[in-house]
Amino acid sequence: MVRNSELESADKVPAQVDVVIVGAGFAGLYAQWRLSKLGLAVQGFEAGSDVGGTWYWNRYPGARCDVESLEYSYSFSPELLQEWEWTEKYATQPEILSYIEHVATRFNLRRRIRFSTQVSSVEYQSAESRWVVRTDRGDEVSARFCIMATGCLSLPRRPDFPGLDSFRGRVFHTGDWPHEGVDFSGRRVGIIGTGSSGIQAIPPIAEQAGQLFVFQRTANYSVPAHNQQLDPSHQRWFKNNSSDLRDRMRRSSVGTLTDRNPVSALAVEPEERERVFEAAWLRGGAGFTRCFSDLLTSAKANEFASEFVRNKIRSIVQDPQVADLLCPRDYPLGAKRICVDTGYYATFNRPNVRLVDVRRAPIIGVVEDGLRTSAQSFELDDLVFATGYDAVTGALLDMSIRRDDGMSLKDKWSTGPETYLGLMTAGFPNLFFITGPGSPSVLSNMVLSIEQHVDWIANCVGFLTSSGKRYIEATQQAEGEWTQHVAAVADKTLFPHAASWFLGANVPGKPRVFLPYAGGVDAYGHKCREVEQSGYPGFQLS
Ligand code: NA7
Repeated sequence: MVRNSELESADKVPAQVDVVIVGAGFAGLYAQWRLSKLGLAVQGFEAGSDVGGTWYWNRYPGARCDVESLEYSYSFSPELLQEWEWTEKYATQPEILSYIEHVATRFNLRRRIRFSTQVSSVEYQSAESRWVVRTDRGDEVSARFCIMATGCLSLPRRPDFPGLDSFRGRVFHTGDWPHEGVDFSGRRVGIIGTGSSGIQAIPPIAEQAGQLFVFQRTANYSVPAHNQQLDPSHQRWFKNNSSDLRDRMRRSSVGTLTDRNPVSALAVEPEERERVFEAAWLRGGAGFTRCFSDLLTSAKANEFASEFVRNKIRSIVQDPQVADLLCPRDYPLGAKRICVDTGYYATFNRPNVRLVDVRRAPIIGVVEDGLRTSAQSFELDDLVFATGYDAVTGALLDMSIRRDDGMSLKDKWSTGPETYLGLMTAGFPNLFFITGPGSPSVLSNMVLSIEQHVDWIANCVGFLTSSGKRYIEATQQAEGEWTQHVAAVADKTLFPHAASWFLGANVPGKPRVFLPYAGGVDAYGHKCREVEQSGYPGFQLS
């Protein structure tokens, strides 16, 4: 089959363009649309063979978004909104990918994207104030502006277990899943990792596999999705009122319609607290962390919510020892990203599923026919890594981004990323990050935050172009103050109390810095608008 990308994509890369956009997921595609509308020459690069980004790579069984479909979609085109029909409350990966493919086709966005092409270096030539972008296929293009739409969860991480190469079975990573799918029927499967990906993949794999071993190092809090077919009248209501609803989302804390209940969990009687938790559990979804105002700021309030979920786990899982092992205890609920599942805890009642505690007895290596912990050997046919990502900064630092005087982004961020508003970093003019570190990004509805960032960047580029300015660059002072503000806001929450990927704690040697901005989509959007409307204070324009 000839894919759309082969029919339409850019085969020849021009020597010079106005803008290079790296990535063709939600962010890269909207940036293509928005920047092209300004009449600028745009060139895109994408490592995958077609559009989709995260949703192109994450094809593991059970992969779904944990933000409701109607909210996790573009708002830039009223026609697109009206014509696309979501089928479920939480869309599956195939449905989200179809949506993104539809957007690419409908707005003819593939023609300026070179697919199956990895950007290897991005170098600033100070004399010309231009970026030279090089790829693994030998392309070289010079651009005035460079937009990094490289995603927050796009560089998969696989622990380097000794002996992995000797394993004779099949090895998979949830973040780089085979396009043709995987048949686990009757096989002995081991899955490492119980974050969102593991928790989504475990139930469907358990249904197929002969035997499934779940290697858990840290138990996670998970809330049921209660996924269902979308009621057509609800979808119609959303479409008819989308303008008001989008405004409400933009004025919320995380960019969704389920905003934070303003009432403290400590201000109500125990019965009322349980009633609210129960209602949030029955409603399902990540909004559970917002069912009281202070679940992510007060350890005491949080402990009530944590214990509520632990009690749910005990009520679902029949074997008390297994239930106990599945109960998270060493960090507050929501301090690692809360998971949203379909039948996760009940899966441990199946006779073919075994939970293995690799906190107590760690994995020490892989052998020809399986995996060894310090306590036992497990014979396996397949090994699935659901071990996460080098998040937020991983994909950016995986490329060589540098200036011609030798300064690299990697060196600059060696003790942690520094940005102004998560959009730009001092010393790297005309280089923009979409949902970069220091912006709400992974703490928010990504599609909404992506649109907000792309709009800001497009307005900025439009302003520079029309006012004859050559470049924009964050000042050291604004960047220093913003970086301190991002840390100070995080320190007022419980987020730093978990060794999470939000903090870079999952990657050995990565600086422990809280990566996203926890101040909320509303306050953040207000700040960005203010900067734009008052002539870009905190940025130097030349
Ligand atoms: P996560 O949330 O980073 O989860 C990774 C899991 O893998 C987590 O349970 C880790 O345990 C486990 N892990 C990682 N390395 C090891 C080793 N060496 N041994 C045992 N277990 C290990 O990644 P996901 O892909 O699930 O989710 C990422 C985001 O994607 C998610 O939050 C959504 O936003 C979508 P640990 O907790 O480190 O003890």
